[in-house]
Amino acid sequence: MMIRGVGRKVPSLLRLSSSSSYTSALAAGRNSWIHTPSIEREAVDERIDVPASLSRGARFQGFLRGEVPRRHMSAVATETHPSVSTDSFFSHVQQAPEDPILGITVAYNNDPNPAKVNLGVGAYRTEEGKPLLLTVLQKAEETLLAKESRNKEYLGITGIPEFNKLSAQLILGSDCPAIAEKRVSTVQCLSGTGSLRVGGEFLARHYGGQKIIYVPVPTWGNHLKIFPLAGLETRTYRYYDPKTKGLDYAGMVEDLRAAPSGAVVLLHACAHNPTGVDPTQEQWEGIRRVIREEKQLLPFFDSAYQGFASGSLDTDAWAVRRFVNDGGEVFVAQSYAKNMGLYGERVGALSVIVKGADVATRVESQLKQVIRPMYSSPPTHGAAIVASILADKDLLEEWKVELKGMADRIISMRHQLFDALKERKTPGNWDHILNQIGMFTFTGLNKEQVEYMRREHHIYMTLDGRISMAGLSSRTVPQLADAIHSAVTKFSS
Ligand code: KET
Repeated sequence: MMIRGVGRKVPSLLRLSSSSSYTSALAAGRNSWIHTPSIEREAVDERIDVPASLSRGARFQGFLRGEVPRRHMSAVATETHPSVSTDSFFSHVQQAPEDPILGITVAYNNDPNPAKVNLGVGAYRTEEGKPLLLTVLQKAEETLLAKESRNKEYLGITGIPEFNKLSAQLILGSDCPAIAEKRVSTVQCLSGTGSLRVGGEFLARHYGGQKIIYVPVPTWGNHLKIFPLAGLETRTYRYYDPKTKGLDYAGMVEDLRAAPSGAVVLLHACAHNPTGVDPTQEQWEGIRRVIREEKQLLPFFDSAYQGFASGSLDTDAWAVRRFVNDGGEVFVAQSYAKNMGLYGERVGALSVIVKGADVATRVESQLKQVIRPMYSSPPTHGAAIVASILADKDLLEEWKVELKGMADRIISMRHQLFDALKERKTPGNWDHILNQIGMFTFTGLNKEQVEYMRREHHIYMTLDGRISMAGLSSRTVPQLADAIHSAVTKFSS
């Protein structure tokens, strides 16, 4: 019988994963709901998708015995194959909710109204509302395509060596002492998300400190999924103060001081998502002192917007470089999705900066152990484009100009939206539209207002009130201002 077949398979799978010493080591630092065998973990991770009437243990034991709740069995039409079982192994699977960010695009695409505006996902659009293919990218791509030596061989596990070297230089600075001292190992990963995940899994296996990562409140929603699934207990620190619409510096520092020594701290390198609120250089210095001097914490930077905050690649890497240049250990996840417009090519890098060249070599060998069973090796095309731009002085300069152009257009959108709300005498203080930086404005609009704007004005944004300024244009600013005006007039915050 089919179900008994599963019953035989599952325990052997469990024996494999739970008896190996590697998995026990992995599990040792995990919090309780992650420290479970792989099959059960999946059930727990998707807690809401499992029948609530059964306790977790009972559900799992029942599953191992091949018991599927009767009401979760669906009848599959079998008229043509009467000998095939009518039960699906998947009839208990419940519909998962859409992703809070990427699901906005799905809803937007389903809206037939021609006036719709997508301000959900952080993706750059031109004044015409179109995706932008950077000119420098097209040039680099044409040169690559014309190369006779071009092939589609596998890359090594860590990707294109030249790409890794240049990526480390881009974020750490070409004069970075840690690079000269060979204390950096950089591996090409699947964009920012993949870099975070590989870094998280490496920490879960090998970190000598506390396998706990602190993330800001609020943060990019995917952090809250990536790190627990990587095997790190995930906790939060205060970051944003809704009253001031600015940084809760005192709260942040207090929470970091209260963290156990050796914990990991996720920091947004620049252009904090979703708030657009970054620490000043002086505040960064205070944060660094707590992390390095008062506590032994490990900074893990997520750099998804280098160049987008200020228009300068160096300015936006200031905080990362400050931490690396004090000689301490740092993790950095880089993404080229936004700053090179390579969203779908999935190009990124993870750099691990440690205290000795010998440690760096061993770390890299273990990063390969994380990557190989996950996706074996990364894709070639996007990283080859990036490497050829970063390696060529002229292309690099051209990229910087185009990047500054994108950052400037976003800043101009901030001014236009601010002026439009002022013109309409929209109730409330909107200074934060000008003060926040990067791709997003954290408007302060509540869920009811956001839903109203979607329903009545066909404006799509995340439910937390975040708008992607990069999705706005001079044409759509008045529409957004009208919608905000109407929403705040109708529903108080
Ligand atoms: N970190 C942060 C802070 C971030 O905002 C994103 C993407 C990523 C990492 C990952 O990007 P990747 O495409 O894997 O390089 N944020 C936008 C898109 C998304 O949610 O996937 C967003 O917030 O809209």
